Amino acid sequence: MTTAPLLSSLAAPDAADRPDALTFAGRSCSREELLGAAGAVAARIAGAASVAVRAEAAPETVAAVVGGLLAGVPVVPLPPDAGPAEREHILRDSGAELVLGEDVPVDLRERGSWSAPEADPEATAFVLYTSGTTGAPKGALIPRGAVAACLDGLAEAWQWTAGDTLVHGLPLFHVHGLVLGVLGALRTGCRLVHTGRPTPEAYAAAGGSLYFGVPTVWSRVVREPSAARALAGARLLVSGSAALPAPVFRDLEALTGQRPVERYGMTETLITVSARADGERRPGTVGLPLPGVRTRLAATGGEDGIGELEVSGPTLFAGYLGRPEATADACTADGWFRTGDIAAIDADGTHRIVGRASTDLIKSGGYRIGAGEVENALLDHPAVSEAAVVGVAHEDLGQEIVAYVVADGVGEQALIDFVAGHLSVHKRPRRIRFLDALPRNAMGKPQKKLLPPL
Ligand code: MLC
Ligand code: AMP
Repeated sequence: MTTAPLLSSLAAPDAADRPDALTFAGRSCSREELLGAAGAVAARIAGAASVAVRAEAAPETVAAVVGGLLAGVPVVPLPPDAGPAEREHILRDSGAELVLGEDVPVDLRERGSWSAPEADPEATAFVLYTSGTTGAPKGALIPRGAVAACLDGLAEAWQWTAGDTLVHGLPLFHVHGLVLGVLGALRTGCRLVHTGRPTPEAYAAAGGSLYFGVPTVWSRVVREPSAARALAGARLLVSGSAALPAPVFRDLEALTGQRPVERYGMTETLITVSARADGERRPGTVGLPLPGVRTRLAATGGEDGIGELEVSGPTLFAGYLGRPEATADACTADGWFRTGDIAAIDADGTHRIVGRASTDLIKSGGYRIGAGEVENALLDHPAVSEAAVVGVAHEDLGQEIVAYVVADGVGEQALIDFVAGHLSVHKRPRRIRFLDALPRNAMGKPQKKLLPPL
């Protein structure tokens, strides 16, 4: 498969256009307006080493991102609700010189033009901050060619064309909402309707052909049967970012008459495995590798046919910014990426994700959250002396963040609000349990397995 440069279809002069090519919570713009604003941004930031973008769900965010891509300047999306600790870490670690939308204006009424040749496929499109098990989030360097290869693979797998209307309400600072949900629409030339918050009612009212959601969104949709039934006319309902529970899969089929398409990916690899529009879709499975992607199970010496999933191919990241050791740890000697996910591959090649190697990476509402990052935030509170954070199975969120703390003179809600304000809202513990001491082993290391039940 040959991959055209990332911006080729977006900047094509004959790309179909309409006044509502992109709509965000009721505010629309055309591709021409978007490119005009993006061109003006590109002219202002040309030559910068990298730029941050406050990633509100708004057309200005798309113009800022496209401006960075036009100018060949790596874009660092900032969660709009990032508290001071998270924001400072991302800005300092990435070295982003400017924040678009704050230091640099982004105005959809501007008509800048930009005609410099497109950057190489190896050049960094995005630095996406993502949590590990310990410490602060790391910046994953995402090459332009990886984004293009991923989107072309998905377009083929999902028969995704300019005739589609894509609907979702996901955040624009991660792979799902930004790479697939915005650049996918721009590259295929399809209309995009961003609903603001991804509520069942908003999805039902949007009249799309292609819908993206995390499992929490789909489980909320099936709990509103009339909203779910309104999606019966859609072409494809796609779920990803976490495992879709089998009952939600079945309820979606019963209410909409169609089986959802599940796909699997990671910040570091983009989307690597997916069910096909014209293929089989079974609950608990995520389909086949995308074009050019290879997968294998690491030899574990354990159970038959189950092991850590390793992937290679054109969609992989180029490493963690400034962290060669972490990059080396994440890869095998022969250059495959270790996903940390435990998978099984059926005889027909269908993949099933059955768990994660580390319990310190939590998936809540489709967000990846490192236990260590939340523990460090709690320890930044003067009243907290010890903290252990775990993910507990939760019907709506998949997992909910629960913190066990040793603290003096602070209440549950105050600590929850502290983390929400210090990091970002989705990283807050939903529940806190106060203990006199954390269970520890003889070496003094906290033993999460020995934490008391809630
Ligand atoms: C609540 N709020 C608070 C608060 N508690 N604000 C401040 N302090 C507190 N203590 C507010 C929030 O600001 C928000 O306001 C509102 O309450 C609800 O926020 P929430 O609790 O976070 O919403 P919730 O219902 O839990 O969200 C569910 C969800 C969300 C599904 C909408 O989790 C979500 O958007 N998930 C998507 C994650 C995602 O895109 N992951 C992709 C990663 S990429 P307001 O004003 O906003 O309503 C990836 C690769 C791949 O994984 O494979 O795709
Ligand atoms: P992130 O880096 O936020 O993109 O999160 C990546 C992680 O999300 C993966 O390592 C998986 O654990 C999980 N994930 C993504 N898609 C799926 C899926 N369809 N089924 C199960 N887990 C998934």
